Amino acid sequence: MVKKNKTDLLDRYKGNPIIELEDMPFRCNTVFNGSPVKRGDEYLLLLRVEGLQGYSFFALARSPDGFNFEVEPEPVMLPAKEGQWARWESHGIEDPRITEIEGKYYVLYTIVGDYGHFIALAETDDMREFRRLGIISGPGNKDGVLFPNKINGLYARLDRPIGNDVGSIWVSYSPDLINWGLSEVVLEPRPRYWDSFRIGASVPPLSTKFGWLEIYHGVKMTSSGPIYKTGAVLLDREDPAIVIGRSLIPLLSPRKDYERIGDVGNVVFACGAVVEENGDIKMYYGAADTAICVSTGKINDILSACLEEDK
Ligand code: BMA
Repeated sequence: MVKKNKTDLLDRYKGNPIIELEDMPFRCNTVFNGSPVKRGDEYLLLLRVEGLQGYSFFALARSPDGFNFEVEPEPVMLPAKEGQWARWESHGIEDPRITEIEGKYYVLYTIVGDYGHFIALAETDDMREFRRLGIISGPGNKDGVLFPNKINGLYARLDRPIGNDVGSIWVSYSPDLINWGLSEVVLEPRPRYWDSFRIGASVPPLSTKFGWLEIYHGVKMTSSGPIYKTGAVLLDREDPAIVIGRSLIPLLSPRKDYERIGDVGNVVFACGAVVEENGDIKMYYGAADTAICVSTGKINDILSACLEEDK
């Protein structure tokens, strides 16, 4: 029997996972939560790798088509061992998210160190050499994504400070990418829904004709632990604290064995997407914190899901 399950809005690539442990050219524990850029005809994917010793760092994979990737033989960014960054990164660097602004690649990533989680910023021209620019959040903040354009003359980002034990998505602004403020709540967990426990930005905001499309992750807590799903929200172009519409249903939920079983089961967790000229999207995601997968869909279908009314 041909099985046709259109439960999820995005379609899984048949060759998933696209990068798993067996594809890694060096010894490591897991590879997940990759962030893509398309440069000319080439797709580059910055990967989060967890080493066997237990902390994370970044490696690079390349592909001619966005599906078949080759991982470079050496990691491209390791936690600093000495100097001013060392104590902040001693437990690893995690979840890179790349945004191109005026021809430069900026990476927001989570640093984990003596004082917990913070968001850090680095820039790179080639995804091989990274210049650390600063720690740009207070403690207990992660899931930082930069907007690709300034908004009202300021750089803008979404992030996820943990306040009062609740994880919501906030927006902040900066004149120089280093000093941030004017922070406001954008989106909170939604009681009763699949994103009732905690939410955070996932994909750097995508510019669409209706406003900013943010693909985020939402967590529901269950008696056997959290379930991480992916959803979407449409934000006002001039004031992203204004929500135009939020998808009632997830774009993707953990269903396949490779999403259900791994170091952290029941997780689909995106850190980036490529939008092609024809409006097709390739969303890259970590599956069960153990492998990298890709799913595809149409931007217009995601926008429709954001604008659908609750009946
Ligand atoms: C989040 C982040 C992700 C991870 C996810 C599921 O809080 O730490 O890196 O993929 O949890 O474990």
